Amino acid sequence: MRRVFEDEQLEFARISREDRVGYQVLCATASGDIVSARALSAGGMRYRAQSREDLPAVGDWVVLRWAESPETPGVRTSSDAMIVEMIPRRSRLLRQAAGVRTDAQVIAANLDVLFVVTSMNAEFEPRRLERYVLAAQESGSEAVIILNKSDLVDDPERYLEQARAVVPEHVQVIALCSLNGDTKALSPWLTPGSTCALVGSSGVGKSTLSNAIMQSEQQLTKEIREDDAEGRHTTTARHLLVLPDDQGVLIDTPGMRELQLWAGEDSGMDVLFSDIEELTTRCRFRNCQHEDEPGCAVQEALESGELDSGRLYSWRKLGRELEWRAKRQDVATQREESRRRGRMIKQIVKHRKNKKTHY
Ligand SMILES: Nc1nc2c(ncn2[C@@H]2O[C@H](COP(=O)(O)OP(=O)(O)O)[C@@H](O)[C@H]2O)c(=O)[nH]1
Ligand SMILES: [Mg+2]
Ligand SMILES: [Zn+2]
Repeated sequence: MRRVFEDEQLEFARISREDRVGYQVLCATASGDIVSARALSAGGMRYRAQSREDLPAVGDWVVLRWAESPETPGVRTSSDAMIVEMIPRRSRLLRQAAGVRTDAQVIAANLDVLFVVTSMNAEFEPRRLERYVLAAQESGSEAVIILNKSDLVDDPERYLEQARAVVPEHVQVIALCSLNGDTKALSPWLTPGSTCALVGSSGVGKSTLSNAIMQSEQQLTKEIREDDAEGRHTTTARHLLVLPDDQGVLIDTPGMRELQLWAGEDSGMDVLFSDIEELTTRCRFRNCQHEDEPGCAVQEALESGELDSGRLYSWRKLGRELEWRAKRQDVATQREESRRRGRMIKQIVKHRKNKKTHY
């Protein structure tokens, strides 16, 4: 991170945490140290935002303006800095925000790698991985599947096989035990300048893994202090950690019960289900529903055992979910537009009325 602005009050920073009141940001001092500060988004930025997606989120690069003390111009005050600009994102992981409103929530911005963590115990459910692979594909980041708690099973290979069967071939699947701190398998992704994020259900070991990666004396004590403040082993908010030894940064997230997909332009279905999508091109009828039409290549593959029925079920279910979501998003966008138009018309009417009273 480097200061590139002539105006001393402006500075680049990266969002490391978001809370109800504002943001925690990281910025570089003149000597190259990374320091943490509080920041608020400027009113103008919030006004221009058409949805939550347009506001800064963890992982975003932003431009800060520091307040100056009136008595000593040129000296920063200790009060909050203002976020005046957001640098366009190179990628972002979205989900449908919790609650009834149709709104995208940015889980992580400027992401290179999405570590999808699951554990090798009774809760292991490979089909759950599919939605994360879709989300990663849509976000523009690389998905890596981590099967944690390998110490709990005798045959990790059996789990690896099951996971590999549901994800596309280019997606790597790794088994590890974060309790014993051996995270060497992740080093290909933890490279200088990289941004990785940990996602997955609560309790699979994401925070244990992030602590293991952070293992350096100085950082470890900091982590323990944070743990004490917030309760051990519970991640309450997404936060970005600067990794030691130039391994880039890591975003830890609280557990999600289920990832609610957001329908983006590139859904990722063609990548995750390339085999089925390829089969559909061979059906006799162009508008084949793949139910019981003659010459359906999908049904034939199912009968011959080439295609797994669970996989076909997932393809249908996720496809329908994305279609439904896209429709909801369209409706929400239209509503927002008509609301804006309504506000504009009201303003014009008010303006005209004012004029009448003046003349
Ligand atoms: N046996 C075993 N337990 C683990 C491992 N990794 C994490 N745990 C335990 O799983 C529980 C949940 O871990 P935590 O990191 O808080 O999960 P998170 O909710 O995904 O952040 C804790 O009790 C950890 O000690 C592992 O590799 N093996
Ligand atoms: Mg956690
Ligand atoms: Zn068909």
